[in-house]
Amino acid sequence: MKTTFITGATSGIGLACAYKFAQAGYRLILNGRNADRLEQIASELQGQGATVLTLCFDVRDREAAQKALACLPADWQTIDVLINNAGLALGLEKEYEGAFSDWDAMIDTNIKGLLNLTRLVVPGMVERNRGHVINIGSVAGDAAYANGNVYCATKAAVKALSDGLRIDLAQTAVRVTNLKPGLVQTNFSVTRFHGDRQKADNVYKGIKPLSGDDIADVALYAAQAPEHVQIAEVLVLATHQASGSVIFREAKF
Ligand code: NDP
Ligand code: 8X3
Repeated sequence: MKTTFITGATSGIGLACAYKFAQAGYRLILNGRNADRLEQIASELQGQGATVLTLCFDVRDREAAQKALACLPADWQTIDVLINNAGLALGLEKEYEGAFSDWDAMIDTNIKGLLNLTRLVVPGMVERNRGHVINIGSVAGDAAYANGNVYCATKAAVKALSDGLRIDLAQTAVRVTNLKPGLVQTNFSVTRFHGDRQKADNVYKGIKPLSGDDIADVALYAAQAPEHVQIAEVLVLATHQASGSVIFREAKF
């Protein structure tokens, strides 16, 4: 049975990936920061027949990540798929007006957190000459949009790190996918607007956004592609979104 490690599995895309991969017969290592929520999700999945192990730590905390992975039982050490999903946007402000603390949290989570897990998990994949890293990038990494500055930069970094890793692994059978969603209705915008639900809802007004499930379907497709097929990069947009800044909001569905 193959094992998938998902960071940020307590909400949105990560949570949807947990259900999709479990339904497809993978066993799961689920990471998150909220221990109660993690346990609740694990027990729901176990109730549906899934095999689940939880690892509660903040991906920014390198030492905690190291410890958690080192403590994995021997029969859980073989990770087949790593989904580097944990991430966030904080604020939507001009670059010369943004909050330093928001910038630090985004850079530390979206870039350094992703690197932490990559550094800890990929050596085992190289040793086994088998594995798959799926990084959750974003349309925001393709081009900056108004007030997106630092968040867009972190997702541009995810693209560079995915491309770099793919080059460094080209001599192995380990695959790397940069999965870049557009608007997905999750807790993402609530977090971005520091809990302001009305502002968050406005992001999806007049358009049918993607769901976490839509993105999980693509992640699973990439993971299940034949071994010689590497889905290197995928941009997934809602039908009425054309780019990070072109969104038609009088959608017919
Ligand atoms: P959610 O806010 O619904 O989920 C984010 C998840 O990441 C939560 O489980 C959150 O846990 C976790 N997380 C955040 N910071 C950390 C951390 N330091 N350590 C461990 N876990 C953490 O948003 P999405 O599902 O939408 O976001 C998932 C990924 O998808 C992100 O990388 C995001 O940038 C990306 N993305 C999202 C898009 C969208 O429109 N929604 C579009 C493109 C990309 P907690 O509850 O503890 O914060
Ligand atoms: C999340 C999608 O367009 O809000 O990465 O940046 S967007």
